[in-house]
Amino acid sequence: MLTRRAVLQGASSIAVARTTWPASAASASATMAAPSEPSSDLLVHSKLPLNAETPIAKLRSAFVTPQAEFYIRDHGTVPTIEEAGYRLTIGGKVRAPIELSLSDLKSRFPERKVMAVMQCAGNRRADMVDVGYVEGDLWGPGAIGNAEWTGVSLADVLSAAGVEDGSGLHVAFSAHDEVVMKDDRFDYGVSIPLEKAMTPDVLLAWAMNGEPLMAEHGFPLRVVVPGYAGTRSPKWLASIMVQDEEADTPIQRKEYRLFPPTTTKETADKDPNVVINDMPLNSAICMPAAGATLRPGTTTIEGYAIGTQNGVAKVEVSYDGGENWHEAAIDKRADTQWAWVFWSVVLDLPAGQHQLAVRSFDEVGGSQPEDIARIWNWKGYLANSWHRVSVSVG
Ligand SMILES: Nc1nc2c(c(=O)[nH]1)N[C@H]1C(S)=C(S)[C@@H](COP(=O)(O)O)O[C@H]1N2
Ligand SMILES: [Mo]
Repeated sequence: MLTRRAVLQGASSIAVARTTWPASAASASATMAAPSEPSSDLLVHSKLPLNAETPIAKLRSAFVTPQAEFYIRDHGTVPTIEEAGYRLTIGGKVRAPIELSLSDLKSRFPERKVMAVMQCAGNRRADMVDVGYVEGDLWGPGAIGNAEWTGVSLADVLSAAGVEDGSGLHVAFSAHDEVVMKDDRFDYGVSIPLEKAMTPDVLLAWAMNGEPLMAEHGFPLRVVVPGYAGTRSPKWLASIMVQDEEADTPIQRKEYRLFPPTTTKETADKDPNVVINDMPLNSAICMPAAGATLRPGTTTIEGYAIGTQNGVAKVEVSYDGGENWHEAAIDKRADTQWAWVFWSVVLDLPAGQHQLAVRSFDEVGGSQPEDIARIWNWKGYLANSWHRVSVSVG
């Protein structure tokens, strides 16, 4: 049986048995590609809410991640929504509030397809436990996927509603799932700056890789905000409000905020923090797996890298913990900076223990931090230091 250790990519932890999917789900997906069921290969961190990541070897096997293999991050239960009765409302600081069915959306606005990564702000959080306690599920590098999203530009819909110009405004999204946190119950809700919302690649999407969204990924309609943390892309979208302030929900105001390394759970209520929107430059080794024993000779090391608006210019791999670096080949990239790149390098590894590491560079010379301790934060967000994997050869 797979253990959580497999997910943790070498982070020190006790091996805990993986929770398996119910037998029905497992057998239904055994034949593959039934888009209505998540794959039984997903590594489940929690069943309710459902949090499950893609095994990284699998992640690296398809440039466009199949929907059934795509990681799932929920905060409550998955709502069941009938497409026929579905209505989206748009209001707040707009001249003409509107209500739209799914067929209104499809017929009144031009369709747009965007390839983009969806990535949880907690992707690679497990690497941070080596520095200190972090709150939340210990995601390995599989809380990410790359998909081709189909929908309409949010900007077109906001324009049709007569959005008022104004910098400093926010676009708040409310969703149909209820989140239960301690004694609090509330609808999932977040917001993004209006400036970002008016960029054409921000979508209201009904399809992923040409298939209708699965229930788990937001059927019938979700937001896709390329480049931003996954939390800003609500699934099961209910309403959109243009307003002066960020969304007034705990998800927006308390979660997904970046604290300095000096903040602890006890001081978090009064410490300064910033909202997490843009995701940083990052990369991960998908193969070989942490702890693998390899035969002497040449080994192919491969993985993904994801850039900011400054792209991914170069990826380097080390097998001596970061002393010497070897440039990797970019095997595949898309014509958009929102998608990831796939890289690989063939190295001749001598017998012994080695620490593999990867780092990427963007087009303006930016790179990833070397040391995870420098970026550690108690919520375990934005873990983008060099990804390190120990292997032995011989
Ligand atoms: N309504 C709703 N939208 C949501 C969430 C949620 O719990 N409820 N989780 C968010 C988070 S934190 C992430 S990382 C992405 C994950 O999307 P996926 O499950 O389709 O991969 O959805 C986001 N949208
Ligand atoms: Mo997330």
